[in-house]
Amino acid sequence: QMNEVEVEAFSTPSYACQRRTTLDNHNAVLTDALSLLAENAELSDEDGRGVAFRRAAAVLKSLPEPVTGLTQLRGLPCLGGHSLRVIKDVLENGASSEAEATKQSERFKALKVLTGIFGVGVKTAERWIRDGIVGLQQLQLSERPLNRAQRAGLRHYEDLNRPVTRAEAAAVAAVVEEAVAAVLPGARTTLIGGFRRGKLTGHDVDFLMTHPEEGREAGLMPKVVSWLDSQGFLLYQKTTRNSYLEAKDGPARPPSNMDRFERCYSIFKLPEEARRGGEEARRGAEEAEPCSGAAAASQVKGEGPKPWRAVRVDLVVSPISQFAFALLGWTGSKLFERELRRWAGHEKAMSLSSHALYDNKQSRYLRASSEEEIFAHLGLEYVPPSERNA
Ligand code: DGT
Ligand code: MG
Repeated sequence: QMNEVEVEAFSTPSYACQRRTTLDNHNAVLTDALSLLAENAELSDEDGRGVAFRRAAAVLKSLPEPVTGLTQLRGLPCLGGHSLRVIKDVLENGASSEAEATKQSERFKALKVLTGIFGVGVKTAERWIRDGIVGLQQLQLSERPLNRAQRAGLRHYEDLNRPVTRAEAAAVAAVVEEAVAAVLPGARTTLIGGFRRGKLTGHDVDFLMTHPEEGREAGLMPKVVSWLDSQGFLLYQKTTRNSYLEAKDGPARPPSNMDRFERCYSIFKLPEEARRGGEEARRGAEEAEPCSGAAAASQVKGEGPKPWRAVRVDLVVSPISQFAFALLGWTGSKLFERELRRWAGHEKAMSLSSHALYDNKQSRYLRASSEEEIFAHLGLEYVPPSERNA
């Protein structure tokens, strides 16, 4: 058949960290369906299926053109039977019946609403659903005991479920930089997470702080937090030691300076003036952004627009010796990070974490002071943040 000869099959390496994935997704309809099914699997305690759908979506995100026929996908990695059925359905019918049915299902809708509350995980949401609580009003009426995080999450539900813009991220950055400069001159603040990858919006704003002299970063987090609090910028904060995945990852965790590596989950109260400031700061380099519907959305009982919005902000402190690992580990995307660790373990017999890289064959840690060096240790071509959007 002529068509099959003309349309060339795509090809791509199998680990997302071997690929360049920009935000320019030519297969959004397909990847939206697969991502929704991934999310549903994750909300149903089926992480294995979730990862399979995420990997399939990531392969399609990296393709240079829209997929028009299944034959083009022959030989592509990470496309299992289930993902291929979803893709076939979308190509033939314009939508995935499974994704559509999931979207409409009462269970999925309830899990989305409840886990959309900051501080509420899948386990808690499931318990509530079993007791017949499927929405915010029911939750409030039920008088369930909520912890401090959940109470803050419920109070600021609307703001926290409205995407954070780049202008707002810039405004938060200005505040965090002022705090850091006030409490530890010489310390550095770096924007990480999705905004570092060039995303236009995010669910939160993530920052990494360090000091060029090893050890000087000790005690930085509590000082920054109390400065922010004293200036009225914090609606909620909880500071913890970082323990994400490290336990599972084996030895990629130098115990000596672990106690200096801290994380703060917070909710910022971002004043309207600061948000405008952030917009002006960005306008120097960029086109003006369309006005957000924020003012209209935040009417408080006839009192007019609320002069601030709540924004989720994550702060991380790393000693300079671990900075490159922390930077790489916190820039994301989540799938890109997962794939980096899988590559390190399966292909290189190394353990990678956001603290260190351990070579199991040489039984030693490999030092790095830049992300480029870590990619080189891993035998990977360097992928800049804007191309880690797997
Ligand atoms: P979003 O949803 O727009 O905020 O998108 P991201 O990519 O900023 O996602 P986010 O904020 O959940 O996390 C930022 C990156 O940091 C993510 O890609 C993976 C990483 N990450 C998230 N949580 C942890 C953690 O607890 N420990 C470590 N080491 N990394 C984390
Ligand atoms: Mg983020």
